[in-house]
Amino acid sequence: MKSATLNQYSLLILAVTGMTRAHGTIDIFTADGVSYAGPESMDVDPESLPSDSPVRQIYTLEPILSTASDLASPNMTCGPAPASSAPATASVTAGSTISFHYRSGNNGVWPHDVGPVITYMYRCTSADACMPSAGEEGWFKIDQQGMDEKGVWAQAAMMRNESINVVVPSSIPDGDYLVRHEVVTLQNAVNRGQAEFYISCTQVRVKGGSGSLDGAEMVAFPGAYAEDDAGLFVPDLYDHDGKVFPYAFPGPAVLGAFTATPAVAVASPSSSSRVPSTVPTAAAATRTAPAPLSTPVVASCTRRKQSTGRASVRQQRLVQGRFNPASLR
Ligand SMILES: *[C@@H]1O[C@H](CO)[C@@H](O)[C@H](O)[C@H]1NC(C)=O
Ligand SMILES: *[C@@H]1O[C@H](CO)[C@@H](O)[C@H](O)[C@H]1NC(C)=O
Ligand SMILES: [Cu+2]
Repeated sequence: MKSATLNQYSLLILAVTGMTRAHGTIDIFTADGVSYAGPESMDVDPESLPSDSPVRQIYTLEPILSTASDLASPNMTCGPAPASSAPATASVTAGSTISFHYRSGNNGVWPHDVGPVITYMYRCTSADACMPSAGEEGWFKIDQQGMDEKGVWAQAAMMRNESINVVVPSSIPDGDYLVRHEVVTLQNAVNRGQAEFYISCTQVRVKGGSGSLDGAEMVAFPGAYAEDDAGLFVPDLYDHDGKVFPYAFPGPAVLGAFTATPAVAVASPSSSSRVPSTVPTAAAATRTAPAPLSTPVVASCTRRKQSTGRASVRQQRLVQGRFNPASLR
């Protein structure tokens, strides 16, 4: 894996990454006062593996789409071709706040400001040996952040370089979990199959919890979402003049939603049989604001050309044959 061979592959990776760098992934995960660096994705830097990171490396920054086939892919579990384990497991006190900070692939700020941010957990025997199988209904939702009362999406805060803060329920039992953080960008979701998912899993060990998961609405990834979910196919997305509108989050209800922090209740606009979701105000969750932004980097990275897309898939297969994320550990 050294010298000439590595260089060839590095060049190939560089060629592939040109178009992916405008997306992004977690660069800082914070829990119990400790900040952990997240790994770069394999296609940005396969060598970047912080030894103390609880965040599992994903293969590419390219989004998973809300097409029927992508939604059925195992990539929906923990992101695109993720590593099967991370080097560390973060300690988290139940009831405390964890936070997720994102960067783009070129070390700029998160480039999208339309869409919700959703967090799930999955209980494991051992977080670093845990990979839920497709179809296994063990994921429960702990948080969803949509629009604030002005119609500003949670992702707008990410684009202001702020972190997304999530309270870990105090009602869950102690033990190991995966935290599945999911950023859903909707800028193209007026078209069916064009919502974009940025997903990754972080290993945590919860202490100080009380209670049980009885009564939690458990779902499977892949499996929980469908192409026509009202929160993923939103034909009227741009018909609201930038004002707040009833948005139906995809997936199940939030664990303990009825005792959670104040939320703006809205009716689901869809005919879906799902329980109508509530829209927690983005402001309800306190956000930590790192350094203010001088010039926001607003990269458009939404429209993928078919031709380059196909070429890159071929190249990625090649690269992946060489650097299989799972075999790195
Ligand atoms: C999962 O993601 C990887 C990396 O982007 C991709 O090569 C693979 O085709 C995806 N799998 C499916 C079933 O879509
Ligand atoms: C965004 O926040 C990160 C983490 O605090 C910081 O390292 C980076 O310099 C910030 N970027 C900008 C453009 O402010
Ligand atoms: Cu993007």
